[in-house]
Amino acid sequence: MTKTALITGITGQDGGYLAELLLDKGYMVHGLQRRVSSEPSRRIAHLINHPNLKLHYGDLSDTGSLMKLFDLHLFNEVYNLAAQSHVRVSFDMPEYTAEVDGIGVLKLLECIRTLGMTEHTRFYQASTSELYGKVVETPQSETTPFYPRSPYGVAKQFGFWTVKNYRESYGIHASNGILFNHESPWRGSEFVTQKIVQGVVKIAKGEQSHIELGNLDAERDWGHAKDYVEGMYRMVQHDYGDDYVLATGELHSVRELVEACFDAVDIRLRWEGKPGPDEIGVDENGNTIVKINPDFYRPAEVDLLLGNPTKAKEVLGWKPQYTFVSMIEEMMQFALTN
Ligand code: NAP
Ligand code: G4F
Repeated sequence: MTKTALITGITGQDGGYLAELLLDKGYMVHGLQRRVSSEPSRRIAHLINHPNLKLHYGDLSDTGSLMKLFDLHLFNEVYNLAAQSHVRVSFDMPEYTAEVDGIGVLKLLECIRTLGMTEHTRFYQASTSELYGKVVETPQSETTPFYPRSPYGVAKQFGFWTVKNYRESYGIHASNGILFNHESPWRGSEFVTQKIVQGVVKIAKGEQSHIELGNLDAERDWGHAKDYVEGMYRMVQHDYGDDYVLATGELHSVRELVEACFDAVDIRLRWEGKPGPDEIGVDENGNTIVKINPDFYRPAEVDLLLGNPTKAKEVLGWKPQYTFVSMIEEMMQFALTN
């Protein structure tokens, strides 16, 4: 029997990869998209005419549009990927972020519960390593206490506990994927990996003089989105709902990322000055190609995130295929040729 899935956030990075994965497996895929004035997202442009894909206008801040969707369709699986997903922006829009990233999760689970679908609809929530924030242990696993450091992290904490509460209260097959940073050629250009990749490529092509960044010494566990949507799918197929960390277990700094990208286009980068706002990166001709702009600092920073994915490996058989190096190579190659 054909399974039917709903993906909220289908126009985002993960939504695009997950839509591809589910369509390949023969699913009927419904996607929630916001009405925007520009063209629909490039990430699903190649899927728009697929006979098993149906897009619906809606918004996580609009309960009516969600209720209508659940009333009209029987979803076997719901993947809630929609969010205001930028940590820095959440400091500028804390209330909106709480509404969408926190209350939005509750709205979807209430649709499932009030329409009597608790035994028929499985639920995946896009939780995040930002929950660990100012980390209390390293590496972070499913048992590490949370300490969110941004309105985004706080809103996602509400979503995390709501999923757990609905699982325990109503027996819904609901899972939290506590996903560490994952990137790809489809990553939004305002996240640090893509910003660096695109900036370095423009510098190499002579189209831009330098890139401006914030905290170069933040460290992250960066994986590839394609691996992570496979993990989401496996959580939903498992016999029972649960919470899982998806991570690579490898740590790199923003500084290392900058160095790796310049290296890929044969530009020799040298750092000058003390780490902080006055530090610069220069090329072999003495041109400044990296500057620090304190506008990109956050009111409260998450210095280090490193995940322990042992549970996902043992229970779900999940293992990332990409490495940090192959992920960067793919992003650089894409930026150089597109
Ligand atoms: P993304 O590229 O920013 O995509 C976010 C998606 O949510 C987009 O489709 C966006 O629509 C949609 N959206 C935003 N606000 C909405 C609203 N009010 N109503 C309905 N849809 C809305 O994010 P991503 O990297 O794919 O991440 C997917 C999910 O995983 C997010 O929940 C994110 O917080 C979480 N997460 C991401 C990472 C990561 O490293 N990528 C790690 C952990 C967790 P538009 O296209 O119209 O903007
Ligand atoms: O790429 P980022 O903006 O990702 P961040 O804040 O870690 O959040 C991403 O990963 C989370 C999972 O841990 C997701 F939940 C979330 O939705 C999002 O996908 O920044 C990474 C690091 C930060 O420490 C930031 O301060 O890079 C540092 N950074 C330094 N300069 C910068 C910049 N970040 C951005 N976006 N832009 C800069 O110029």
